[in-house]
Amino acid sequence: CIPSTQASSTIPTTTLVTSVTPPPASSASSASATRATSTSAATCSALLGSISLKANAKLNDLFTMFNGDKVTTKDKFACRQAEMSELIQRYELGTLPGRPATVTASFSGNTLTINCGDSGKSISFTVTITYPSSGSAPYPAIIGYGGGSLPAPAGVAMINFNNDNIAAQVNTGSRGQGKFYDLYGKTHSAGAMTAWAWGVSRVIDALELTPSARIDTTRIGVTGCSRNGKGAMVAGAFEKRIVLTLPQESGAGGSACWRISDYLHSQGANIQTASEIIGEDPWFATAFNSYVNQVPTLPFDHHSLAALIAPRGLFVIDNNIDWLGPQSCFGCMTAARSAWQALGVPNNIGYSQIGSHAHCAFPSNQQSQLTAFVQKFLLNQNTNTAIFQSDFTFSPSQWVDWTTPTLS
Ligand code: MCU
Repeated sequence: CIPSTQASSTIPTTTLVTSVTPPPASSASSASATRATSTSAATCSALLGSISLKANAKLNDLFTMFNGDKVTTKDKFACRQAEMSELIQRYELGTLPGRPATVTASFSGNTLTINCGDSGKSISFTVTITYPSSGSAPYPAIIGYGGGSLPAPAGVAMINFNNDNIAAQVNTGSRGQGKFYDLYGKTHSAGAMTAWAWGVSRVIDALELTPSARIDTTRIGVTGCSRNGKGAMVAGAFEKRIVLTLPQESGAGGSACWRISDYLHSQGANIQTASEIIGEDPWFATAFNSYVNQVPTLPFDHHSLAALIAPRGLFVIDNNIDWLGPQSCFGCMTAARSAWQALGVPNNIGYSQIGSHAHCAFPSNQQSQLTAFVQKFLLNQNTNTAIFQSDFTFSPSQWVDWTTPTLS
């Protein structure tokens, strides 16, 4: 359901998101030393106040703070991640609230009920859990927006998260609808993707509170396809308890970079851009509207969003449909990979772009790659995740004017 022309554009519906807790760089390092670099909690200087933006046609430097300070250590990179998260929330995705005053949960018949309360208001929502026929409890789990579009891996529980219930995504008129807004108010700045990420965090809170659900909360993944793939990437970026992020065919607003997509559009590609996407659904904050026609002034791009996930696991699953901007996605994730390289774990990010199949129909020739990531990050096995492939090329000299340090 991807439009073949820019004009019509409705694709089925689905959903996801985090929080700006200051930077314990990685909480994902629970399992084996091969999969995550542990970064001790860093003390960062105060977050940004009022700033002025200046245009930059290149992808923003992941290793220079907004004030010009160079990032040379893992601790400082954690501060840079916190800063990038703040910038992304401010100019694109809206503010992510933390844990509400009360979170309680109950579990019955494979349904987990999550109750949240704050400032005199309360909401309740449910997720359903499908347990694997192999493995042993407590199980690792993948939270799937709208159930996700990946085959359930052996030994892994699947958690069906109805993201649309948290924040609707029917059209731009859906803004402010959904449980998140019932709790925080219809005019809250969070776009739908931020609201979804908040919901994912509450699902994990609830699982932590509910041992009878038999889920190991140190081994949680997240996935979604298309619009829900965008959401899955945002959830992985914001929620550090997620150890494996699996965005599928996320395109614009997900694995694509706004700058590269605008360039390809200027070259005649039928590709979704920032200025087009805000007319579809309330996935972003309204603040983003002011920047979609001046993308170079954004102090980040989606390589920065992806870099919030480092050093945790990220496997980006893409197709080659023009509208999704496959060349932009490959270039953007290649630039993002610098974060994992700098942290000494280059294979904790994987990228696989394989086409010739329907949108969101996971092809069998990506299965072994997905399995390698699932086994490494959710089943604590030593697998080879050196996967980075596309039929497209990326020209670093066109997009990157910074170097990747080795962080100490
Ligand atoms: C790839 O995600 C979206 C895309 O951004 C939209 O332009 C289109 O309408 O729907 C896609 C989708 O969610 O497909 C299921």
